[in-house]
Amino acid sequence: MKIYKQGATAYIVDEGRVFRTNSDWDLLINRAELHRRLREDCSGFERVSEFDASGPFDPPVQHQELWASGVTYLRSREARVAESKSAGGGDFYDRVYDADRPELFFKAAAHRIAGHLDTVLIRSDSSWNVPEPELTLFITSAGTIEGYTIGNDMSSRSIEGENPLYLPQAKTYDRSAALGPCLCVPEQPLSMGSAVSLTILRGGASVFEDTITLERMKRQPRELADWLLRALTFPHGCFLMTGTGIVPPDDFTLQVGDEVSITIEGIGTLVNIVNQSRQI
Ligand code: DO4
Ligand code: MG
Repeated sequence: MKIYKQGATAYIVDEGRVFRTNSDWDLLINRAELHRRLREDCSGFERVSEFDASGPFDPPVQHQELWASGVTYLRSREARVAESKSAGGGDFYDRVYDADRPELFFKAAAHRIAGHLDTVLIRSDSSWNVPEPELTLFITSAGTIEGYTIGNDMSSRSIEGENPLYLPQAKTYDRSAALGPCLCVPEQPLSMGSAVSLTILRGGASVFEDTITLERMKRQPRELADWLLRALTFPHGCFLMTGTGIVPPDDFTLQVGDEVSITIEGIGTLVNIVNQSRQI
């Protein structure tokens, strides 16, 4: 089952049937046993025959915070150790990969998140920028993982590499995150065999592509959610990015006009166009 958000309207696609509702988004999604509850709700929602699943769509967020996990794949550890070596930060990334406690950080409030076919930004004071394709969990206020979406954790590697203490500036700025195209609410948890793919097009031609499966993640979704919930409550639930397993080579940086596509098997494809934040 997939829920697509367009303004105040939610479209629920369930086994080829499409339902429409203007229910409050927070109340609609923040429920344990969400798949079963939505199925029940659909009998009272309006059934529609026309629905354009190509979008654009809003991010599947209203009052939820977006958090992120870091260094959960070997590839992310390697890339970070290399980029921060001269700043003396390499050791931190090695340690957090092996530690019990994961790296978790606040990524974005709802108004900073782009949706499907929306613009994401690179900072005008950053010289080295990459997208990070990440499975993103939807966790209810009761702590249950009820859904998944695709996340793009846009990152400045030049700012993070200069000093690990600059992480919040490298990671959090306007439109530094995208989520979508939908909230996927499966009956069973998403298979860790699912593939995550990233393609970057420039002038219509591919300049980077790679694929990895979720089972290469060092941590389990439940483990990351449990650490996040240790000392935080989320009245409307929250979203949690689970880290990237794909990092383009060091000579790659995003350019204005690039099209970033992230596909996760079972969820869909999130597409965003890159622009630059205003000059300071
Ligand atoms: O440690 C910095 C951030 C790591 C990250 O965003 C990731 O591994 O995906
Ligand atoms: Mg990331």
